[in-house]
Amino acid sequence: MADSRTVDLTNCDREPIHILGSIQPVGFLLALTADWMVARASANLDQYLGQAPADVIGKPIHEVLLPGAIHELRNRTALLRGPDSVERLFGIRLTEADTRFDIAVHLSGGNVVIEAEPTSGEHGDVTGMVRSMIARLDQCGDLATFFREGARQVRALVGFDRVMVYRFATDGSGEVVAEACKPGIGRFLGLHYPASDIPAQARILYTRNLLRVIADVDAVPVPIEPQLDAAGEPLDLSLSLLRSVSPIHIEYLKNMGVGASMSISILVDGKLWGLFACHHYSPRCPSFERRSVTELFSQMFSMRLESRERQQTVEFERRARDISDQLLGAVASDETLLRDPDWLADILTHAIPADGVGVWLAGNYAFSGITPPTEDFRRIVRALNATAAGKVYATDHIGTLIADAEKFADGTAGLLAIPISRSPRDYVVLFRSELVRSVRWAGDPHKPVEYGPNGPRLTPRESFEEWKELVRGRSQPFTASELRVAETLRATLIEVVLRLSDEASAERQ
Ligand code: BLA
Repeated sequence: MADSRTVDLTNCDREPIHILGSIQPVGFLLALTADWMVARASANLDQYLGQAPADVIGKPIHEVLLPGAIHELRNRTALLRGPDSVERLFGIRLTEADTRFDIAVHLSGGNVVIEAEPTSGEHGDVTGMVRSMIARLDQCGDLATFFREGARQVRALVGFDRVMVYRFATDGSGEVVAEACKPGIGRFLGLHYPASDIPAQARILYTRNLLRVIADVDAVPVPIEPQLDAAGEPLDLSLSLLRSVSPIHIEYLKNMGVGASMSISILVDGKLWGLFACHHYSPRCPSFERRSVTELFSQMFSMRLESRERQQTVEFERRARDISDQLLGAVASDETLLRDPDWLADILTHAIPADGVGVWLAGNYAFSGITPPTEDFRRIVRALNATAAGKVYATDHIGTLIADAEKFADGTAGLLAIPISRSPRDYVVLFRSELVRSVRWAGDPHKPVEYGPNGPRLTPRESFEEWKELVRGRSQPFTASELRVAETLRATLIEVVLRLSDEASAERQ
C-alpha cells in the first residue's frame, strides 16, 4: 500500500490515489484471477456474504457465489471493451441469503474486479426520467440558466444539500458557476478556487471514471486483502466504484463541515470541463442505481453543453463579422470616428468584452474606460513594437510585456493589441482589469471549530486566498475565439487606416 502519511500539502499531486488499497464500507470488493479464482477480497466481506477473506481467497468463484450470479457476471465481463470499460448489474442475488446487490465489474491488471452494494430496489422508469430532464435542459435559453437547471436536476436526483456546477479555467482553477441548495446554508456561487484543490492525478482519473461518492467522511476505510499480490503489486482502483479517497481531501471536506461528497465529471470535447460537485452536511449515499442515472444525466448534459458552446462560438464570430462590417461602413462615411475612442470602445467591446480601450494613432493617445496613463501606454506601444510585429497580441498578464506593470495604478492586467497600420505602428488596445477585483468573497459559510492536521489551508477561505495570490496581476484570459475575432477586426481596421492615409496623401499632393 502507498504510505499516505508521506503526503502533505506540498506534494499532493504525487499522492497515488488510485492505489490507496482500501474501499469505503458501503459495499465489498472481490478481485478474481483470469481463471476466476478469488485473489483478493475486502476485509468487510463477512458482513455482506457471511464469509471472511481468508475463507475465500484461493478458491474458485463457484464456491463463493451462486451459479446464476456467476453466469451473469461472466456474460457481462465478456462485454468489457477497451481499457476503461465498466459493466453494471442491478438487483442480483449472490448467495443463498435474500439480499440482492447492485454490482459493477471491470478489469484491473489481470484481475476481474467485482464490487457490490446492497440494492435499493428502487426501479423506476429511468428512460422516461432522463428524457424529461433533458427536455427541461433544452428549454433553457442562456448558458447561466442551463447550468442552474443542471444543478437543480442533479439535486433532485441525489438529494444532496448543495449541488454546484464547477467550471475549470484554462489555468486549472475553478469557479462555481451555478448552485442549487437547501435554503439557509450559505452560497458558494461565484467563488473561485486554485487548481491545487483538485490535483492533476485526480483530474486525469476523473476523465476515466466519471462519478465518485464519498458517502461518509468519518467512515473507516476497509483494507483489501492481501494488499500486494505475488508480484508485489497493489490493486489499481482507478475504475473502482468504492475506492476510498485521499485523506487530504477528507480533511478538506471535514474542514468545510461536509459529511458526504459526490462529484460527477463534465467532459466537453473529451476534456474535463468541470464537475457537478455535491455536498451533504451528514453522511449520504444515493443508491448505485441512482448514481448511475445521475451519471447518465451528466453525460447528456455534457453533450448538450458541447453543442451549445460550439453554437455560441459560431454566433460570436458571426456577430464579430457584422461588427467589423458596421465599423467599415461607419468610418467610410465619417473618418473622424476612428479618432473617437468612445465610439470605438463601444463598438469593439461588443465584439470582445473589455474594460477599456486605448487608441494609438500617429503618435496620439486616445482612451476610453479603464486604461493606463499616457506614459505607461507609450511603454506598452514600445514593447509591442519590439515583440509583436504586425500580429494580434494578447496576454492576461501585462507583466510579461512590461516588467513593473503591477505598478499600474488603474488595475489593468490584461490586454489585446490590434495593430492597425504598418509603419509607424498604430494600435487599438483593449484592456481588461485584474480578475481579483471583479470577484467577491461571500464570507466563510462553514467556519470550522478546529482544523485538521494540515491546518487552515484546506478550507474554502484559504483556497480563495491562494487563488487570489495566483491570479494577482492577471485578467480574464482572451480566448482562442476572441483572438480570431481580433484578426477579423485587424483586417478591417488596417483597410480603413490605409485608405485614410491614402486620402490624406492625395489631398496633400
Ligand atoms: C478531490 N477536490 C477533490 C474533488 C473536489 C475537490 C470536488 C473531487 C472529489 C469529491 O467529489 O469530493 C474540490 N470541492 C472542491 C472544490 C469545491 C468543492 C474546489 O466543492 C468548491 C466548491 N485538495 C486541496 C489541496 C489538496 C487537495 C490543497 O484543497 C492537495 C494539496 C487534494 N482533492 C485533493 C485530492 C483529491 C481531491 C488528493 C482526490 C480525491 C480522490 O478522488 O481520492
